[in-house]
Amino acid sequence: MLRFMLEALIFDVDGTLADTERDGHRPAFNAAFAEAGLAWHWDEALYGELLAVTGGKERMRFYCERHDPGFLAQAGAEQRIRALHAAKTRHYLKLLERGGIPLQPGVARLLREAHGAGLRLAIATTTTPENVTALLPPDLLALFETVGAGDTVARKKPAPDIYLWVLQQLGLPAGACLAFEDSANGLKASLAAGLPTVVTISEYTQDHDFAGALAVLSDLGEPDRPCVVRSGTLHGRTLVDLDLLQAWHRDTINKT
Ligand code: XBP
Ligand code: MG
Repeated sequence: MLRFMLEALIFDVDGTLADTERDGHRPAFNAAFAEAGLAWHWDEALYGELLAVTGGKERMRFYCERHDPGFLAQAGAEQRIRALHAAKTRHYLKLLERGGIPLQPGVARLLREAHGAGLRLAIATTTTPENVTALLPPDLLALFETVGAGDTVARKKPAPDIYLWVLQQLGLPAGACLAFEDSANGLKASLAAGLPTVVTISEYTQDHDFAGALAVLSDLGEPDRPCVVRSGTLHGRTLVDLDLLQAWHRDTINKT
């Protein structure tokens, strides 16, 4: 049996590094729709349903299929979706520029600790690459050696493709990595790529099915703000730190 050392951590972005959907992506979509003179408006509840589909362009097509099929039947519909998405990205980037969305508890701390200890860091997300660059402060962005994002692969999560692409870039087997996700679609993608996965829930994903996750937590925790455990074990700790990552990694080896 092959036993790998823990060498890299692979992070999802939306919902995992920051809670970006309700007050970030959603208002950016709505601003793009209003600007284009469309009567579409995605309220908080509807947006929760639309999150069943990952990727902004894919989400708009999904919305049209259910609520405005005539739009998709028009000539040039695909071009309009692309233009709407470009406008949505512009609005989202403006929102991030204004300092709109903080990172989740423990994210900056764990990234610095892991990088300092020689673990390699990567991103596997369905969102547009510029959105990642704008969300992370430059000193944290610089810690990631590989960013797999957006249309890099044709099939978005829950397909494993973006994780497989990142593993290929890292030149590592899945058994040498841990993934961090916040949603059922993300977890399906990481598990299908063979990656042991820790889930930190986000506002829209708290009721998702996370069967197969190593642990399901409120967040990564801070020294003065312990994380809440939904499932799995913190091996006696109150937050996610390097020792816990190693303990989880040993658990995955012992299970195989
Ligand atoms: C995130 C997404 C993204 C964003 C929008 O999923 O689904 O589509 O909502 O991003 P995950 P774009 O966290 O599972 O990667 O509009 O840039 O596509
Ligand atoms: Mg996510």
